[in-house]
Amino acid sequence: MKNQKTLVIAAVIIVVVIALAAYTMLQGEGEVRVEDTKAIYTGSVIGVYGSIINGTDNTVCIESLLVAENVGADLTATIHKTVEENGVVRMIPAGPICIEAGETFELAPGPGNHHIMISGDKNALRQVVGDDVVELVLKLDNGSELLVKAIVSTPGSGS
Ligand SMILES: [Cu+2]
Repeated sequence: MKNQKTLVIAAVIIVVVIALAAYTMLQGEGEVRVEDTKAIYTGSVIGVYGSIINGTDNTVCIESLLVAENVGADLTATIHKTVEENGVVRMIPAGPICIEAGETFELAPGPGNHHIMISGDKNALRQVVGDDVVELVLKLDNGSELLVKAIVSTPGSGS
């Protein structure tokens, strides 16, 4: 019995040491993170904004975007650019977004800026809005995945 207990303790120590080593290695390499996120529900789509910070030593590109929540229907997340032509503001599909080492890419409203737009089934969108938080997974070309959370507000609702 005593031997078994010793084995269990040894196994736990090994797991902790490996986890710490992996954590330290990941920290040392730097990472891509997203800060100051916000999402705005217009009634038909959700726009997602924030700062994507590339803390790694390499250029990273966003390969694909997924809505991480299970809302029973497919929602599409795409990168848009807001442009103004002859006084008319509209959005065009853009991307992929690539960010150089150490640089920050701003997702912001207004002409000249990019944002992430979530569209699709209206009921599924309403479900996301009802949760107050939208969750996205950004797949990067360095093989890592980034979970992005943004609190959803609805203009005119006072929230
Ligand atoms: Cu858009």
